[in-house]
Amino acid sequence: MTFVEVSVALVVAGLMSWAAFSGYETVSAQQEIERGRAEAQQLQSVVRAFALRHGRLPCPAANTDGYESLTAGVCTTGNQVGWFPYVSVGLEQPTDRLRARYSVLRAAHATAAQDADLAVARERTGDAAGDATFLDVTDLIAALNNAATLLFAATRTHLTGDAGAAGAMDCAANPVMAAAYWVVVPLQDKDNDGNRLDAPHALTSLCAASPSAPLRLASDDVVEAESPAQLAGWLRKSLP
Ligand SMILES: [Ca+2]
Ligand SMILES: [Ca+2]
Ligand SMILES: [Ca+2]
Repeated sequence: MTFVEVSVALVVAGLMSWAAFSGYETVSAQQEIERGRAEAQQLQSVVRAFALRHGRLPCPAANTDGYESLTAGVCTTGNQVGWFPYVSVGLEQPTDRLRARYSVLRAAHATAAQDADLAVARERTGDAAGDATFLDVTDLIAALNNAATLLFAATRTHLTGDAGAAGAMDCAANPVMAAAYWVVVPLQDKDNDGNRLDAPHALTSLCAASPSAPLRLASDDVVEAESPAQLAGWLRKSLP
């Protein structure tokens, strides 16, 4: 072969291996996001089952130990966001890339019938100890109904837009709606800020992107969330 022929052959071989490599990258990134989605959906199922059984939502874990952050057995006042409490809900701790951030809406009220602290089991429907519906899921549904009627406040668990119908994906400029809870599975650090969470997500933020947000280059975070009304509806349908 002449020099030119060898050069062309080398260039073609290089292009082919580049194409194969970038194709592989795309497939594995897609698999990673599917894995993140499956994880987030599992956490949603676990939160719902926990709610039915305990009449409250799980309390966030302050540390990566997987335990709810409690004070005297009750979710610590002001603890609205942390890690998902895997151990407390009976799950195994996942690897770092699947370890979810978790936030729960807490709006305590001195009057039980108006209380909307979703992380605390409280008798809100006036039952006495021994009654069938004393401190059960119907008291959580009451709290969710209260939460649904609250004025929106960005100081509680909430979602921003989806860069589409729900408006800009910007936690500071466009906080959109309250969430009863959200989970964010971080996967990889796609925006290269040294943290697996990617914008608009931040470690101590009460804000998550809308679950309907499209895939984007600088984020692979996967979100699951439910509004108070959505979760109340699901719980009512699931009552025996
Ligand atoms: Ca009750
Ligand atoms: Ca990420
Ligand atoms: Ca990041």
